[in-house]
Amino acid sequence: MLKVLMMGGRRCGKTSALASLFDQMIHGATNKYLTVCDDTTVETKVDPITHEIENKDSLSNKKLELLHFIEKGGCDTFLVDAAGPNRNFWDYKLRIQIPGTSKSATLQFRDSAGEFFDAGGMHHNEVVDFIKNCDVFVVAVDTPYLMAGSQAENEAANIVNSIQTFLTQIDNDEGRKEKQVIFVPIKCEKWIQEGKIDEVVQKVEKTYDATIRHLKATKKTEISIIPIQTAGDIIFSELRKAYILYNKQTKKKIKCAKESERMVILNNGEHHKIGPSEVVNEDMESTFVYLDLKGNEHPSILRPVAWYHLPIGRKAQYTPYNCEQLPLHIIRFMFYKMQKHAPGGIWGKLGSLIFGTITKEDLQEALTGLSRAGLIKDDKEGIKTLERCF
Ligand SMILES: Nc1nc2c(ncn2[C@@H]2O[C@H](COP(=O)(O)OP(=O)(O)OP(=O)(O)O)[C@@H](O)[C@H]2O)c(=O)[nH]1
Ligand SMILES: [Mg+2]
Repeated sequence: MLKVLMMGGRRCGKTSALASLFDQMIHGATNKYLTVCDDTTVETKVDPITHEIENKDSLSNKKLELLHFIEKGGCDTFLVDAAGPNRNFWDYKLRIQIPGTSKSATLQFRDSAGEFFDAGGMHHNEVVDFIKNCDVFVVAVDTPYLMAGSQAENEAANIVNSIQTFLTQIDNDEGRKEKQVIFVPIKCEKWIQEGKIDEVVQKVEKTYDATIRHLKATKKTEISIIPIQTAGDIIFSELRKAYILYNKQTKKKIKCAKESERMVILNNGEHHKIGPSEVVNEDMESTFVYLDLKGNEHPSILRPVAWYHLPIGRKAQYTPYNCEQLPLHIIRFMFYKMQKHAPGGIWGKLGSLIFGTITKEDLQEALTGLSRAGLIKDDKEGIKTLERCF
C-alpha cells in the first residue's frame, strides 16, 4: 500500500479535493488504462476533545456539499464553510486495477483535520511518526489566502511554518529512500479563469521557498506543484473581516459580513437588516494561532473569511479539473522508483511488494498509454516539477 499524507491548514479543502480526485479517477478518461474503485471502509471515532462520536465524512457527501453550493444559483457572494471541522484523521483507499486483469494496488490517502499539523500541538509526535512511514506528501494550499491575504494571514491560514517543521522530518533513510512532495493549490478557479495560474505557482514557490530548498538538498525528493479545481465553478470574490450575527432570543449564530451599521450579508448571500434582538460581533472563533518554526505560539490574528460567487451570466456546474493528475503523478513516481530499484535488489522486491500485485511492466504499459493519450500532464496548466530524483 502506497501511503499519501494530505497536509494543509484548517478548512483549506483537503477532503473536498479527495472527493473530486476519486470522482475524476473513477469516471474520467483515465479508466481505460487504470480502472479504479473506492475501497474505503466506513469508520467511527471519538473526538479527542469533546468525546463526541465522529463519523468519517464519506467522500460522496463532500461532493454533495460542493454541489449544494453550485446548485443554489444566484449571483450574490456567499460562504462555503458548511459543516464544522472534525478533529480526527481518516484513511481513504483508492484501489487501482489494470483493466482486464485481477492485478491491483492501493493508494491510501490519510486525511487529517488541519489542526493535526499545528507544530508543537497535541498531535505533533503522532504526525512526526506517521511522516516517517509515508511515501508521498500532498500540501494543500488555500489559494485565496495565498493570493489575497497579507503575509501573516497567508502564513497562518496555510500553516507554512508547521508544514516546514514536518516536511524537514521526512525520513529519506540517509538518502536511500525517495519521497514525493506535491504542493496543490486549491480553490484557484478565479486565477485559472483569469489566465493567472502562473502567478499562483510563483507565489507557492516563494511562500514555501525555505521548505523547497531543504527538500532539494536531500537529493531524494521529487517536488511538484499541481493546481487543481475541486469544484470548478465556485469562484473566489474577496476576503472580509469575520462577524457573527447573534440572535439573543433564539441564541442562533450565523456567520456574516458587515455591509453597514444596519446591514449584514449572511453566509448564504442574503442581505439582512439587523433586528432589535440581534447583535453583530467579531467572530472570535476565527482566530489563527500563529506558530513559529520552534512551535511557539504568537499573538493570534483574526482570520478574514473568504467569500465566493458563481459565474455570472451562465449556469454554474460541478466541473472538477486536473484532480486526477495528483494520483497519476504519484503512480508515475512509484513506477520510476520500482524501475530504479529493480532488478532483483532488495528495493526492487520491496518496490513491487508495496504496489500490490501490479508489476513494473503492467505499470509501464498503463503509463505509456496514458502519456500517448495526453492524459498525464507536465509543464502546462500550472503543473510544474521543481525537482526530480530519477
Ligand atoms: N470555493 C471552493 N470551496 C471549496 C472548495 N473545496 C472545498 N470547498 C469548501 O471549503 C470548505 C472546507 O472544505 P473541506 O474539504 O472540508 O476542507 P478540509 O481541508 O478537509 O477541512 P478540515 O478537515 O476541517 O481541516 C467546505 O465547506 C467546502 O465545501 C473549492 O475548490 N472551492
Ligand atoms: Mg477534512
